[in-house]
Amino acid sequence: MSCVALASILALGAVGCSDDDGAVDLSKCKSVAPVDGVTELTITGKNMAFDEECFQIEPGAVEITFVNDDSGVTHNLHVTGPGEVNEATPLERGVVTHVLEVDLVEPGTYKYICDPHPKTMKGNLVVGEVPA
Ligand SMILES: [Cu+2]
Repeated sequence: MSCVALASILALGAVGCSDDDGAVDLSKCKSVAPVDGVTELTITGKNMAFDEECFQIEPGAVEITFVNDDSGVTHNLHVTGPGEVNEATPLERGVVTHVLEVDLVEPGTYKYICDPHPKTMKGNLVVGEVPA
């Protein structure tokens, strides 16, 4: 069911269509296979948004290259999820690149946000099997 349909049925202005209910729009997910056991992802922050908002990957080691391409704006990349994963790049301003090395070994949906802008800069890392 789409968010629009849900909002219409409930007739509530406050119906959220965030990912907090666990639903992930997998049609927006980019599948990335590991190379030599490591999944390499690149996420760029530009114009107050991430260029990629969903990945589907295999469980295991992940190297996330975060590029802050918003000149003069402070962003970071903060990954949370199963297994108490909680890793963040530093908050950085201007064009910078930072590599985050994380082990996403537990299947599930991990989240990534920019800490100062969690409402507009957010995404999902679907690890392992696609949720039904
Ligand atoms: Cu940000």
